[in-house]
Amino acid sequence: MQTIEDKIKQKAKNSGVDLVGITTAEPVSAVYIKHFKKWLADGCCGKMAWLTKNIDKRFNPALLLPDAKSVICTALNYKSSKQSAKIACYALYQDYHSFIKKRLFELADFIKGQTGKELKFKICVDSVPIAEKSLAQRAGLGFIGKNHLLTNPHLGSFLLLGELITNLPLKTDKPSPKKDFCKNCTHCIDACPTGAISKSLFFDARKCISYLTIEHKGKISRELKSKMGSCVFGCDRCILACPYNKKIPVCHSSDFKFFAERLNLTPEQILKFSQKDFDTLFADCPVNRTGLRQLKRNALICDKNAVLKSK
Ligand code: B12
Ligand code: SF4
Ligand code: SF4
Repeated sequence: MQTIEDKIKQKAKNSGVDLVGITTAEPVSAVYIKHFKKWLADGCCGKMAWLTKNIDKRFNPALLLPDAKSVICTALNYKSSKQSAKIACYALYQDYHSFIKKRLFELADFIKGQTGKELKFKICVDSVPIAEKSLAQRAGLGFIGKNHLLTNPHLGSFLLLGELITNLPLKTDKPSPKKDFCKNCTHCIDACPTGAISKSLFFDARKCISYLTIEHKGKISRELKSKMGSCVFGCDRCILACPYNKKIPVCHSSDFKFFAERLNLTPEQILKFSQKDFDTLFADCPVNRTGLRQLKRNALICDKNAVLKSK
C-alpha cells in the first residue's frame, strides 16, 4: 500500500518537479549557522542587507511556521538544450518562483484532501529566509559542491529549489551521504572568472558576476567589469564547468515555458531597448525585477568588453 509520503512524492513529480525529499523542521546544523554568521561578519554578502535580517528564521523552519514538523523539499531540473553566454539559463524560462509556488500550493491542497486534517503550511521559493540548499541536502536531494550549489549525483546542479513546510509529521528521507563528491575536481573554481569561489571554499558574493549583474545597484570596479565578459544577467560558468552537468537530461517539464527569443540578444540590442521592449520580453522573468536601467548598465559593460577583446 502506498504511504502518504509516497503519494506526496508521486503528486509532486506528476506536477513537474524532478526531485522530492522530506526532512524534519529541525534547525539547520550548528556548523552551517557558524559558517553563515562568519560569512556575514566578513562582509561577503556585499550589499544584500536582507540576508542579515530574520537570521533566526533562516536557521529554523519552525520559526517560519509554528508547529512545523516536516519540510518537503523539491528541485526542478532547468537545463536547456541551448544556452546563452549573456543571460543565465534560469532567466531564459518563465519566472521559476511563481512556477514552483503554484505546484507547491497544489501539493498542499492534495495533502489536505488525502489526510482530511487541517494543514498548516508555508511555501518557500528563494525569497523566504530559509537555508534552502542545506535543507535539500538533509532531505537527500544532493550534496553541496565546491561551486556552492546543491548538486544531485544523477541530475547535476541545474536545479531550482522550493520547499513546503508543514505541521504534518512525515517519515523523513536519509540525508545525502557526507562523502566528498567533488574529490580533486576544481573545474568550477578554474572556470570562475573573478575568484568568487576559491580553493579555500570561501564564497565571496561581492566578486560573483551573478551578484554584480543582478543584485548590485552601485558602481562596479574596473577590474571586475573587465572580468564580467559577456554576462548581461547572471552567470552560469561554475555550473557549466561541472562534470555532474555534462550527461544530464534537459528540463522535461513542458509547462515550464522557455523563451528562445532571449537566447541571442546582443548588448547593442539591449542598449536600444525601450521600456515597452523590455516589458514585452521579460514580463514573466527574474530579469524584470532587476529592471531596464540596470540591464542597460550591464549591457554597456559587456559591449565595452567586446570592443576591448576585438582589439
Ligand atoms: C543570496 C543568494 C545568492 C547570492 C549569493 C550566492 C551564495 N552562494 O551564497 C548570489 C546573488 C551571488 C547568488 C547567485 C546565484 N544563485 Co542564488 N541564492 C541566494 C539565496 C537567496 C540565499 C543563499 C544564501 O543564504 N547564501 C549565504 C551562504 C552563506 O549560505 P548558503 O548559500 O546556504 O551556502 C553555504 C553552505 O552551503 C555552506 N556549505 C555547506 N556545505 C558545504 C560544502 C561545500 C563543499 C562548500 C563549499 C560549502 C558548504 O557554505 C556555503 C557558503 O557559506 C538562495 C535561496 C535561499 N533562500 O537559500 C538562492 C539560491 C542559492 N540561488 C540559486 C541560483 C540558481 C543561483 C545562480 C546559479 C543564478 C545565476 N545563474 O546567476 C547563482 C550561482 C552562484 C553560486 N555559485 O552560488 C539557487 C541554487 C540552486 C542550487 N542548485 O543550489 C537558490 C537555492 C535559489 C532557488 N530557490 O533555487 N545567489
Ligand atoms: S556565478 Fe560566475 S562569478 Fe559567480 S561563482 Fe559562479 S562562475 Fe564565479
Ligand atoms: S565542478 Fe567539480 S569541484 Fe565544482 S562542484 Fe562540480 S564536481 Fe565539485
